[in-house]
Amino acid sequence: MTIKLYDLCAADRDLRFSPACWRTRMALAHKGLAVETVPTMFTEIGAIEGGGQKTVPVINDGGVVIRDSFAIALYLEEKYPDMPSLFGGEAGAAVSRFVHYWADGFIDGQIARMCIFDIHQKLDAADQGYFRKTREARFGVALETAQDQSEDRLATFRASLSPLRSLLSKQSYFGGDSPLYADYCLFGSLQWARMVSDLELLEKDDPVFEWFERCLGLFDGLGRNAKV
Ligand SMILES: N[C@@H](CCC(=O)N[C@@H](CS)C(=O)NCC(=O)O)C(=O)O
Repeated sequence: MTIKLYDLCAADRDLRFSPACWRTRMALAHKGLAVETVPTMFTEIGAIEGGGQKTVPVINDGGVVIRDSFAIALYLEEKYPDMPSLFGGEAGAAVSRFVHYWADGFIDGQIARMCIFDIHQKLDAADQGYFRKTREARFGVALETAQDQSEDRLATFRASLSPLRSLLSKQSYFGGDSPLYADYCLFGSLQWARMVSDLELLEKDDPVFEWFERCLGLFDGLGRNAKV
């Protein structure tokens, strides 16, 4: 059965840029599950599946509705145990929760600071109004001022990935030789920036850049072939 994924979209409804939704897209592909994505603008999220949520991703799997990307990953792992594992066991799920929080909070926060106005520019008029109001309340300044793509900011971001660089000198992915959900957590963040901005977050000789390139190629290039 095809799983329905409510996926954040831009003014161009084929442009899907949400970091959290990308985590779920990759998780569904990892499990080899058929998916129908439903393009959903910010201002449409409240009406999904009868309401009750403020964020995407949301999935509907044969009538079972799950909200929140990490809850979705746990659900998929439990519901489809015979498909490739997202976590490599219970301890892997527990460690992945840390990577989820790190990507969702710390990494996404840094990327938002660098790309917030670029995101705005991709949205349709109704979403732009909503986005400007909510994000300017958060940053306390106009989006144009909040966005900081300075060399200093980029250098700070790149330096913050240093522990991952050390890890990638020993192995190809978070879990070893093959990708796991932890990889998709960070992948979603970097894919978000890639979808909305021309900013080069990573230098091409950075092992993290090489890891991201590997992730872009997974599942027949699901990430790389997405419309930008
Ligand atoms: N912890 C949630 C975060 C989801 C989230 O923040 N989604 C964003 C898009 S990436 C959203 O729907 N935002 C709606 C809004 O800001 O109104 C998850 O992992 O699913």
